[in-house]
Amino acid sequence: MIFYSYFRSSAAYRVRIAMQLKGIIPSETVFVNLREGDQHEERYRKINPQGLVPALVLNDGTVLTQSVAIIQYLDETHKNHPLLPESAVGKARVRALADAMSSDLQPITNLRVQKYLEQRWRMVEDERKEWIQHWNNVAFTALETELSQSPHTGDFCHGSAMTLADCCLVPQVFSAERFAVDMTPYPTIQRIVSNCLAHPAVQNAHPKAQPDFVA
Ligand SMILES: N[C@@H](CCC(=O)N[C@@H](CS)C(=O)NCC(=O)O)C(=O)O
Repeated sequence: MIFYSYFRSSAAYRVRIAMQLKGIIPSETVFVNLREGDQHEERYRKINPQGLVPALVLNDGTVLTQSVAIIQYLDETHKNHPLLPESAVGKARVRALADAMSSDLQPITNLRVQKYLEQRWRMVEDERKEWIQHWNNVAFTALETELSQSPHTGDFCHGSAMTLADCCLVPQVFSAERFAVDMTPYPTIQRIVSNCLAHPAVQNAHPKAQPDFVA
């Protein structure tokens, strides 16, 4: 398997956590430098016409894109450390938590959105930062309410083992901290993330542990 990654990509970080939890080691990792614009190069567009990371190329050449789809593929093909609970209602809860981050929050704070706000609407850095902080706060306020009130929340988003929801939460908080989002109103999120960060799988998947990391 060839994994296309970028150290700071929250979507690639999700997949790295899932792979680490399952002990999956890609035969090759290709680093797509988003700051340098590698995602727009012809050679990467041939892999993912969306120009987004991550992508995973299987041994038979099949290309998988979209981090949550990739994680669910890995979960279906590697049964150790299941990333979704057994019950249908548990699955729905974990997928909903993951969607709140991967479908609702991350897409509107993505690099290409920031670039558009800057180039088309002349938003300066502070204004773009405020945009990111605003949407993170909207999402985290709702997540904190759900996580703090649900009896299904445990050491992690759902129970006592990391799931797809934690694979999405950890990178989202990493990204929020980069943009100086104040996390103090979200103690449950902070507690869960700190439990995740204590896990070697998350430590190995962390942006700072990647060969392409740049401070
Ligand atoms: N929904 C996609 C989102 C992928 C995505 O937005 N990737 C970002 C990095 S986190 C990216 O490649 N951005 C490049 C750009 O905006 O130009 C997924 O989950 O894989």
